Amino acid sequence: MKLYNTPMPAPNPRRVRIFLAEKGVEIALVDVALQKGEHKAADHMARNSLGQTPVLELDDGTHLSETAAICRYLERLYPEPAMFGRTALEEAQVDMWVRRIEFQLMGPAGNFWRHAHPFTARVVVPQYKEFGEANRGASERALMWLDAELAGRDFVAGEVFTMADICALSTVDFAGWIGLKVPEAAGNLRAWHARVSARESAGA
Ligand SMILES: N[C@@H](CCC(=O)N[C@@H](CS)C(=O)NCC(=O)O)C(=O)O
Repeated sequence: MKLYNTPMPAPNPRRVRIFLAEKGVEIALVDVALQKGEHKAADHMARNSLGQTPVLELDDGTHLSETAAICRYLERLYPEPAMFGRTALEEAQVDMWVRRIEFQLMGPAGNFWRHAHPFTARVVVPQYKEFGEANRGASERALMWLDAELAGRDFVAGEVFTMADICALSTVDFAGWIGLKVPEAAGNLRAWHARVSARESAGA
């Protein structure tokens, strides 16, 4: 098995790396350089027709894309420690939070990145700057919403660290890197961020 990966600050491959680090599993990483356009080259497009990373390649040559799906697959291979919950309710709660993080947090960050950030101006043509900038407010509202949700619990989906925290950590870090910082007033979110960033896996 190998993972077609892109290093920091790319948020999606980092999720798989953190996930593997939490499991204590090492797999071969093959870097795909987005800034060189390697993700849109024919060999990578054959692995993922959307030309994105991460992609997990199985030993029989099967390719899996979509971070949540890759991690679901890895969870079945390496069940401990559980990252997607243990009971039916916990599993549903983790799925609920993964989707909420992807849509509510990653949505505005992705729109801002594609339409307002100078790094993507060369590849996103045309950029709708006004629309992109409008996502600053949406991002801040989403971060404050998550802050309120985190009052009274240590982790995004409950009392244990899960895939939902991995998604939220990579998203909050990526958003900060592109200029969408966690508001000063978001005390619960800041405390959660310090808590999850202190885990060894956060460096993956
Ligand atoms: N929904 C996909 C998103 C993957 C994605 O957007 N990956 C980024 C790197 S973090 C990428 O390849 N971007 C280049 C592109 O979309 O063309 C997932 O969950 O894996």
